[in-house]
Amino acid sequence: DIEIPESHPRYRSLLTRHRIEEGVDKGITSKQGLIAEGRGEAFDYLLGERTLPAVDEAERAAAAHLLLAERPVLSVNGNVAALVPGEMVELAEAVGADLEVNLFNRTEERLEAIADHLRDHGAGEVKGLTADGRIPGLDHERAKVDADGIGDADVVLVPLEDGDRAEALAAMGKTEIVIDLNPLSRSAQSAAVPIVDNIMRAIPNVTAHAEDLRDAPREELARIVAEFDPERVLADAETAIRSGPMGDAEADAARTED
Ligand code: PTJ
Repeated sequence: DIEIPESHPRYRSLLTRHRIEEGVDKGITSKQGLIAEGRGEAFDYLLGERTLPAVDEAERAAAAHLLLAERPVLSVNGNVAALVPGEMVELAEAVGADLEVNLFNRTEERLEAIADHLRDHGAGEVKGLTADGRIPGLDHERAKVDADGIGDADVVLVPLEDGDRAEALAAMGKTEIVIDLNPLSRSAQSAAVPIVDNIMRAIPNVTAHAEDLRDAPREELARIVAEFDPERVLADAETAIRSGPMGDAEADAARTED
């Protein structure tokens, strides 16, 4: 195990890399997961490794959707399992959702390893191993889901999902909450709630909002959902990325000082 001093300026990013590496060593994360992490890090660097105000609103809207849902499901892949296993279990408990392992590069070994890993972090039942349901419009392996899990869900949280599957799930009429640091990805663009944030920050914040909204009347949850604007999240994230890691205010100040 490695020790990263918390004072290191890139502490969080190094911790994230370390978790992904460990995920690969444990047979949880795919090698492609390493590449996906690198891509995500580049976007996170440009965003200033922070949760934008519009994204915080998306995280609150996600919590409201999950609390209103009849059959919410949280999808878990190899990167999610390596980075936030305990946090996914806590969110599932906070909103009464099922956890389902759902892989892009599906192997029985990795499905089992991820389900075990989630149970080690306190999960009860983990779905995804029955695979008796299909998402229409996708090839056989990519289409597999549990009929009583994602197959039957009304609201699904799909972190780091590939574009084809995100679009196919949306086409099934499901309310889709996507977590993806790339605001230009098809996943983010097809989501009812695009969360352009690092999953390490996003999941605990959705849980905090869910806890805050736990006793809110359904009308208030419905109002949060109705007032939420996905286009604004995507636009704000793209603007922030274009202005670079210092953020708008700091970037403006730096330019003035030149
Ligand atoms: O475990 P599997 O087989 O299901 O595979 C999972 C990966 C992630 C490898 C697979 O779904 C894949 O290849 O995904 P992509 O197409 O690389 O897309 C991943 C997206 O997630 C990219 O847009 C990244 O920017 C983004 N991303 C990567 N790391 C993070 C992230 N978004 C939020 N938080 C991160 N830590």
